[in-house]
Amino acid sequence: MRLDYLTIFPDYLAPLGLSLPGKAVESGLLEVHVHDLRQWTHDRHRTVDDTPYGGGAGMVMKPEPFGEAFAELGVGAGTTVVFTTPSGEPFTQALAAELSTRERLVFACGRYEGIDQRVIDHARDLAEVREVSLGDYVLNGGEVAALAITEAVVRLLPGFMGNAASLVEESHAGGLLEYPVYTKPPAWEGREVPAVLRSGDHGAIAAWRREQARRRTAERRPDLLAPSALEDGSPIVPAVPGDAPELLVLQRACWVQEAISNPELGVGEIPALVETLEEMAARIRDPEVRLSVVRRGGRIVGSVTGRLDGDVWWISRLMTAPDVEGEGIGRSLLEHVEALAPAAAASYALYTGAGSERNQRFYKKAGYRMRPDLDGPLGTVMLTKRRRRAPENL
Ligand code: JD8
Repeated sequence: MRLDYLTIFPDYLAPLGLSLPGKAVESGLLEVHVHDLRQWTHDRHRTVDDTPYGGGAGMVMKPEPFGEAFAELGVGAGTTVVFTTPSGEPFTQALAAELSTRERLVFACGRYEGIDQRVIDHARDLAEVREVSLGDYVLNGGEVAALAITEAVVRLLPGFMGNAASLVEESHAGGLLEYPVYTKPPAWEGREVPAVLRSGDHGAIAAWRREQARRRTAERRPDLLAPSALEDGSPIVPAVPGDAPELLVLQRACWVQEAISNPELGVGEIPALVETLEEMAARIRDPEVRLSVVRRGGRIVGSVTGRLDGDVWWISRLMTAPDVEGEGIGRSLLEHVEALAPAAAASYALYTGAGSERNQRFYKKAGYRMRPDLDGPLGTVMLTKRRRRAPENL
């Protein structure tokens, strides 16, 4: 694999010469070239940035140096240009695995307020382009992300990791977090290494590790356990504020049936029918709320919301587009949101229209029981379900 880096801070990428990539270069598996973007400037000040059209703070990186760099480096078919940017697709182990299959990666590392958009559009005409974000936090430039992506990709190159087996076992590879690890001494600071690990019983050790990984994932990353797709592979993903308009339209369409099934309720008495766009967007942005959507054929066909209150995981706004009902989307979304419940949740609760018999049958089929002893909002009935816990000890 060949790796090229375009940056105005080439020294920032010096770590590429160390550890992983360093060894890969020595073994001929990898070719690494770091380029100072200023070599493709032609003015006395070697200018790479200018003021933003439309005004605003900061500076924007000029397109010409990138254009000349792409031309000189022969960016074209067979190359993947990676722009590291906070507005990119999230970097994941799956994306690392995908990028590790490429022959050549060219990292375009931005600074200032970012790179002129025409550079990305131009690169798309030349080669495959991936805009990738390292995570939902703001860095000052793209170099750190390029380094992290490089490490995650290079270590997946065939023949690189001495012990390929460990690649299979590790975090995120199997969708679970790591199990706890221990080494000598058997006792330290009054703490013992778990006896099962010193038992020599490999079956019991494997089972203990699986359970530890599952428990740790449930506690720290329940989202990794949640079914993340419909049976047809349509991804179930967290909603983003930009989804609010389309989601509001879907919600209003879905709750028309609720109004029909509950004629005693006026439209104004059905919260889902009077929620405003701003209120919807606020719910999507609310860190306490887990609002997921599922897309099929480029449109949102379903959604569900979960929120913790004490030890109750409140499930609400479960919806499936009227034209795709009966295909199991609702069941998949319910399983998804249940799995998103944090460890503190001991039970699930929800309410639906008192006249919504079909919904009530659906929830009862999913293990919920009617709770006439609990009062819900006007014109609704409450249903709850205790949360099944995996056995504590094996
Ligand atoms: C590239 C310029 C700084 C970003 C104004 C601060 C990735 N996960 C990530 N967080 N931040 C970046 C990143 C930040 C960058 C550049 C990547 C180029 N900046 C800008 C926009 C707001 N400044 C990143 N990958």
